[in-house]
Amino acid sequence: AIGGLWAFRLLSTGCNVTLIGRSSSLESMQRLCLVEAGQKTCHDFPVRPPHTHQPLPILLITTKAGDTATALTPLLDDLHPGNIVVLLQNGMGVDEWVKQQRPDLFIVTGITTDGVFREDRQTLVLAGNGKTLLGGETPEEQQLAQRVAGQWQASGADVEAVPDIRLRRWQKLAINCAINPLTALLRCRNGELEHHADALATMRSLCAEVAATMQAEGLPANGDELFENACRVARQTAANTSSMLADVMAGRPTEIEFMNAHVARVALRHGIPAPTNQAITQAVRALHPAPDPAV
Ligand code: KPL
Repeated sequence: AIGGLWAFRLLSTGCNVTLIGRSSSLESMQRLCLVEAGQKTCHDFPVRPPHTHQPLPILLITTKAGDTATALTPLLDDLHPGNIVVLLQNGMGVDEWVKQQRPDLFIVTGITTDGVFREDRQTLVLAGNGKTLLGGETPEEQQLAQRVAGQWQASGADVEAVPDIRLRRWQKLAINCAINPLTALLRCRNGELEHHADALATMRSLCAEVAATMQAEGLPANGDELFENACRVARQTAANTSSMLADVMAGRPTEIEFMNAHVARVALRHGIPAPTNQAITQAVRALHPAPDPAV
C-alpha cells in the first residue's frame, strides 16, 4: 500500500514510475486507484516483471521486511554499481542484508507515518498523510537521501532527509517491539494494551532492553522515554489492528525476526541480556511456522 501511494505521488512529479510485479504476474500494466479525502484517482502503471535486465536507477522497496529477499534477488543483476535502493519498511536488519549482497549499491533507509491500506487488489485508501524521514549511513548515502527527499518533496508529501536516521529507526523499532508482539499474542487492538497491567510491565521491560541495546550501539536512549513513547503511540493508534496481529490473523509470517529478534541478536553481539525480547520472539514464532530464513 505504501508503494502504491508513492507511485501516485511520484507520478504527480513527472517521474517515470514502474511497478515491479511478482514473477507469476504476466500483466504489462496494473491499474491502481487511490482514494484520498473521498476522491478516487486511477492510473494504469507499467509493470516490469523481474529478469527483464533493464536498468533500475532508483528502486523503492516497500515490501514486508521478510519478503525483501524474494523481491530483490531476481533484480540484483539489473542493479548497476551506484544505483540507489530506498528501503521504506518496518523493522531492521534488511539494509545490512542488502549491503552484504551488493556492497556497490547505495542504500537509503526511511520510516513513515503515512496511513494507507489496500481496500482490494487495485484500490488504496489514504487514511492520513504522515511524515516520511529518509537518511543514509555513509556521507554519500546521506547526500543521496537529501537528493531523493528533495525530489519526493515536489509531490507535496511531507518528506525530509534527517542526519540521524539510525536513531529514528531504532526509536521506531522500540515502538514496534513494544506494541506489535503483545497485540499479536493477546489478539487485541493497540489501545487495549494500556488497560492490561501485565502487558504494560512487559512493554516497559522490552523498552528497557531496547534502550540498553541502543546505548551499546552508541545511540542515546532512555528506557522510560521509549516506554512513554510506545504508550503514546498505542493511545494515538488505539483503534488499529497492529501489522503483526494482522499478519497472524491472515496466517502470514510475522516481522518478529526484524523487530524483537533483531534486538535480541544485536544485544547478544554486545553481551547484553535481552530475555524479554528473546522470550516474546519465541512466543510469536510459535504462532506461525518458520519465517523466510534468507534475510
Ligand atoms: O507501526 C505499527 C504497526 O502496526 O506495525 C504501529 C505503530 C504499532 C501502529 O499499528
